[in-house]
Amino acid sequence: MAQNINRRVQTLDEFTIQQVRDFPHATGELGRLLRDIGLASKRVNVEVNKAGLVDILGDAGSINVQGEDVKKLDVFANNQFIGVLRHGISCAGIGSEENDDIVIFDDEISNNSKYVLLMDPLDGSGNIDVNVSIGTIFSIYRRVSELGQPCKLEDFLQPGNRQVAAGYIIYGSSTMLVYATRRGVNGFTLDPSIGEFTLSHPEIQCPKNGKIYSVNHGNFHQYNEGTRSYIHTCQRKNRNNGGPYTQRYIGSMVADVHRNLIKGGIFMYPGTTDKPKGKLRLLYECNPLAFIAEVAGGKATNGEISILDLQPTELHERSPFFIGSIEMMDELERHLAQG
Ligand code: AHM
Ligand code: MG
Repeated sequence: MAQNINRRVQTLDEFTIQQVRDFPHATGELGRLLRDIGLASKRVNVEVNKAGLVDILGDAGSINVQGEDVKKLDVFANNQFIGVLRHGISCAGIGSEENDDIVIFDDEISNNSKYVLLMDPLDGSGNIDVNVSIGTIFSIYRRVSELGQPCKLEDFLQPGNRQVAAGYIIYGSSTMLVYATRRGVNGFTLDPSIGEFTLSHPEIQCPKNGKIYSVNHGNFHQYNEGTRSYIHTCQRKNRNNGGPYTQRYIGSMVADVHRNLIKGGIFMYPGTTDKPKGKLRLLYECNPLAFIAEVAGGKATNGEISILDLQPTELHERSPFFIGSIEMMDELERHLAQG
């Protein structure tokens, strides 16, 4: 079969180099950091793909700082990202869902790196054992502490609106890396034949409206009045909003949010009567996805204010989370205000 050899595919590296060229004052450090993230995620991808074949499924027998079981792949992913970033030259330290405290890369090169990274190395880990999409989420900040010194906790406790870049990797039917800077959101699909992420979804824009809502219905009776009222609206025939909507909830937030970003939709993880702050972590789950959504023209709040305006006080704090297409978010907010 004849192949179109003229087709121009841009790899993640080529893309980030191009971005640096467009900005004469850029040092290329962010591009190197993104390349390191791409490398670590390719290693994780290899393990995810053979998870059913080797003895890597199941619990690692320990419990993470959130009091949840740690799966073996979580540990593997965490170690891969920390290992690659520690040996790279563009990251001063990381904060991870899997580590109680920040990990400071205290060596001469890392102490002179201007970025720190927060991550959930393997989100949706409850889905590992059943072959459902899982993901990595990351958030990058310019540090506020003095260069030349080890990074500090204050570098990580910055509001989301100070993120320099944020992204996620989905290990799904294909593996994709999506990342945002203030200049835009771009998606790269891993081409297994060359082992490179290639630009497949340039300049992603979140549709203003959608027909999908994603929420854990099992908790419905624990949500507040406003949230329940909005969910009822999603389920009704409505000429204004195109309802009833379709309900889709994978239980892997990266996959749920990615689908809604591409197709239009809303994802909610509200607080419940048992857990008023919900389940999701502000710094490495909500903030990065909120940044991506807002750069793409969507919106993300905690039900009251923009996620990106919250001032974090703890590394592992949680927040209610609502994210999606702008018009659906506006409608949700009207219900929350009345509730
Ligand atoms: P995890 O970090 O332990 O994997 O938990 C986060 C995940 C999200 O991906 C997903 O949206 C949510 O937990 C599902 O939680 P629930 O089963 O309570 O609906
Ligand atoms: Mg998670």
